[in-house]
Amino acid sequence: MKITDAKVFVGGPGKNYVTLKIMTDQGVYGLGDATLNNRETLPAAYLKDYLIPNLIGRDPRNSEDIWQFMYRGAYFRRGPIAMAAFGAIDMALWDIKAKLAGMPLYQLFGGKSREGAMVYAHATGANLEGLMDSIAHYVEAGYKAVRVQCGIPGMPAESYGVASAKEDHKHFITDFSGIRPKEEIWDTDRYLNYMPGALAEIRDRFGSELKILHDVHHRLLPREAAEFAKAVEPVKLYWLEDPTPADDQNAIKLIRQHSTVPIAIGEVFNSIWDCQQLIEQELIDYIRVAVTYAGGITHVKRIVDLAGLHHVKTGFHGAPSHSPVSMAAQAHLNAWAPNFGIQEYLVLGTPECDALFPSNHQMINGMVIVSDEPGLGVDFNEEEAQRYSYKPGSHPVVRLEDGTLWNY
Ligand code: GCO
Ligand code: MG
Repeated sequence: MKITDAKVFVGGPGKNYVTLKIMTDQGVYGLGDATLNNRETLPAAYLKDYLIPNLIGRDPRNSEDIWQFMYRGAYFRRGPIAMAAFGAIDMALWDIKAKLAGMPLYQLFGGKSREGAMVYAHATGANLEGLMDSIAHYVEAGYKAVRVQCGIPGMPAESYGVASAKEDHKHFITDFSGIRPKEEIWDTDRYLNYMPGALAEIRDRFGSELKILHDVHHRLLPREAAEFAKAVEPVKLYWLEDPTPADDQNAIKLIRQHSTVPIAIGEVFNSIWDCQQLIEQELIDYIRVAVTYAGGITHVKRIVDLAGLHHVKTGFHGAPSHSPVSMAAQAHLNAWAPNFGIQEYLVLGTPECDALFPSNHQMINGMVIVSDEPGLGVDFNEEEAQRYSYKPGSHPVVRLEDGTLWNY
């Protein structure tokens, strides 16, 4: 069996999904997602200029050998652009393998460990009252877990995770007016003074059952993060995400020494080597990698197994930039993983998105019910794809009030 061709499409409804389709001489094809938010053309170029020409003629069933060929063959290791490109190929090869087996992908990992996988949504408000409405919206829709972010009094309205319009339950960070980022202002003192009380009010309002998550988005220094984690302990968060930038992994020890709040890190990691210290030293409770920029199913499955040895559960990244293809790959891992925790879930769910990626996965009462179709259980409509093309966009950048550049 041989790979005969592969194509890359960049675009989508309000997004720049990077979708890979690998064709074979037996008519079976596989799909992958290489979307790297706001840098989408780069993994697309890696795929087109180097990887695809090297795939033609290879046996698609040898996904491990192809992964090793891409990773070791690159010489320069790791990095989100390369790992996103490898990840898309790897997903597509697993899709082909499962279609050949006539089985849903999770069967090739060891079958289902659960009937549904719990997800969390993003609740957001310009202020705490707006956030309360947004949480109520998701609770009514059946979600058991909600990530909560709101505007901080005294800080400009435009801020990470904060919707400006009421009823705007979907807040997306990409600004499609061009590649020059907007600038936002961050004030750590205001955040530290306000957020613990706001989280406590949310717990009071919604009771003990709701799983409440909060994302600090890498903005605190280690000592500040330890203070914050200690202050929010009575709220019993499901997790506190990215309290500090995890480049310095020793920093997490300080938080651990001061608080038992569960910590989730890893959405910007792209290899098992980035996760190793945090997992082996048991400094985190949830690992947030994604099959897209962490090298696909082959590599993420290794991370999941390492995590399982150290009581670390999964909480895969599922920001709106992930296409239904990678979310499907994660749905299969979530159905299988013995150490599954939760899945971030923000698939657009619009008629346009469903027309581009017809799928059999379902979301019922805050749980993803994985598809039983052979393969990933998601398709790609190439005719629909002709309606879309790449749109330049950007993430904001953040500065402190005095102009110092900070972590977005
Ligand atoms: C999350 C993330 C995202 C990132 C985004 C960057 O927890 O979902 O923090 O919102 O900001 O994926 O492209
Ligand atoms: Mg995050």
